[in-house]
Amino acid sequence: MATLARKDEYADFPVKKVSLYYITLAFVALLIGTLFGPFQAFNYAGVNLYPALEKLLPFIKSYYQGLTLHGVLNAIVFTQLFAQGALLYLQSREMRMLPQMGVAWFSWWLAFVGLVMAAIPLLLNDATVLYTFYPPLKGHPLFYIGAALIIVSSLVTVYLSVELWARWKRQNPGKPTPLVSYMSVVTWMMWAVAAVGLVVEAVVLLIPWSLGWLKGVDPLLARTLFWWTGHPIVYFWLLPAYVTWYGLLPKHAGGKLFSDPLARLVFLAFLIFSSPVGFHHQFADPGIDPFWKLVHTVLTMMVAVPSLITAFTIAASLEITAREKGGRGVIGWVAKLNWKDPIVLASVLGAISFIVGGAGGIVNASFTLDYVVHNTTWIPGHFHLPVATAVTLTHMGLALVLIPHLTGKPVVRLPLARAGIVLWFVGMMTMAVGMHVMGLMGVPRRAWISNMAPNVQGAYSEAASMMVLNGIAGAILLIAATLIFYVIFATLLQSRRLPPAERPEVGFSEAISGPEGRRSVMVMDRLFFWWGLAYVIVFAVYLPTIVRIWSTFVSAPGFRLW
Ligand code: HAS
Ligand code: CU1
Repeated sequence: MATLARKDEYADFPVKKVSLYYITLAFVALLIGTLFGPFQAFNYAGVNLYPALEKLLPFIKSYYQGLTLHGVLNAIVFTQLFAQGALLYLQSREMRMLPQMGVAWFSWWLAFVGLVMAAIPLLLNDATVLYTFYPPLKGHPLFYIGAALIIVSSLVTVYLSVELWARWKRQNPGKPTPLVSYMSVVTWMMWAVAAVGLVVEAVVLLIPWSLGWLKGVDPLLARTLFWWTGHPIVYFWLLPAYVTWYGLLPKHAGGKLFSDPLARLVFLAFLIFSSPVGFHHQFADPGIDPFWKLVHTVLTMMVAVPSLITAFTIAASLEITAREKGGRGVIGWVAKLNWKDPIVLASVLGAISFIVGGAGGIVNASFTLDYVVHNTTWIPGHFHLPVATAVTLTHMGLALVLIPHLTGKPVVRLPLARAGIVLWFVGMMTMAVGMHVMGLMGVPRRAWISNMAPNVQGAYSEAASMMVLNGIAGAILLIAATLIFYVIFATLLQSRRLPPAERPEVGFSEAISGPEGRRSVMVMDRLFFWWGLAYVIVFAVYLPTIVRIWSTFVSAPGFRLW
């Protein structure tokens, strides 16, 4: 009987189950990846715990192996899997239609098999190539093939989301796409434009090369293809969090979204401007014409605009909400937000961190300023704010509402999760601000500094206090992570279930200024046109450089430097 009830649990809306599988797998990846974070923070404080870690986990051989696992699992795997689970569910629920369920499960299995394949060489120290896997560092073929399967899974999800949207449009002619669905579909379309570079890099260069079918690869060509995807991938991480900020946060905060059409405009701007900007990661690369570096600089500044609009729209939505509840003062109104709701707590703290992270991004984007900070700890200081704080916290907050909603299992010890969210914010802000300062003092990123001779460590003595701060932040984050993962996994693993009537709802925001009757909204709804335009722009901006580098293909053999 009990088994039967469990089997029927998702019968009302089967997409719940596949979404839950994605979210669970995402948190398993994040749990493993996060484990290495504090060790990296202690490394920069001059404390080398890797020999001790090797005793505990004999397969971990170095800082670099841990760093590779950390980057791949947290930044690439967690973000993608969570987006697949959450967006697919939110879109289906809002449209009240199911995606093609067989294809949805196929996509989950692809991601799962890819993850296992990539994890084997990572854990065996056979693919310690960091999460950027720049050739001529050469990892085991299984790593590249596994990673490629994970990307294929994401592209299958693009199909699922777009197919569901097109079906809804056919059944609802003349109606604007509902907002959360609009944002989800645009996110997947943006990703499909972004992913082209990585797909070509993997299929044409890395996989044949790692299998020995290709003698060598051109490092500059590979890097250029990598950053074609490598920049917009950060918006593929960010936009699912923006879906929560626009689509759920105002409702959970107890109010309304300031403007629905503005939210659509923001997502459309991301679709068009996210991809043609990758050279801002290659300012220091020789062999790319400075003219094109300048073009990418200008376009990078353009892609900051939708985030600035977001800062305005979300802050306005929150302020109006709080003032309606009696909030007063320039910032006193903040106290009136519904802080007990995990979506509100995590998203707002995450958004605050992004004010600093975004400002740093604009520094990086400046062709000349970037030379000061490139390849220093400033860069991980920068990206831990948007991806490890804004996005990750938002997903954690959403998970604490979505998991009980999907499973009927009540959150175990919510106050511990709230404490964990606040500590995560404090730990990340401390670490990231410290890393920015260390970077300005010349401390390199990705350096096993605690393993270096004292005279090398001594070269950075000016930054000593910031490095100690980094270690302290690592300890705070260890406590934060323990609390949050305890709550998430205790919730998932319990057998208790709430009766259907008591299950928490995921509330979609209503807008103060809505989409009804606006021509602009219908123009923005012509998504196939905008999607096509995004492809045209990205090819126009990349092809001249790629064709030129390809025509002088430098064949570098592979190296294993670990
Ligand atoms: Fe970045 C490097 C430029 C955003 C992630 N970035 C990285 C790397 C990562 C990363 C992972 O131009 C390192 C890659 C590697 O390993 O080498 N980044 C930018 C720019 C932006 C930006 C211009 N980055 C992100 C986001 C990321 C991310 C988002 C992850 C999710 N980044 C760069 C550049 C480099 C780079 C160069 C290469 C540097 C080098 O030398 O290697 C912009 O999109 C930022 C715009 C954002 C804003 C902030 C808006 C603020 C908001 C919050 C409002 C707050 C509210 C709260 C509403 C302008 C939306 C109010 C609440 C109250 C209670 C008051
Ligand atoms: Cu970028």
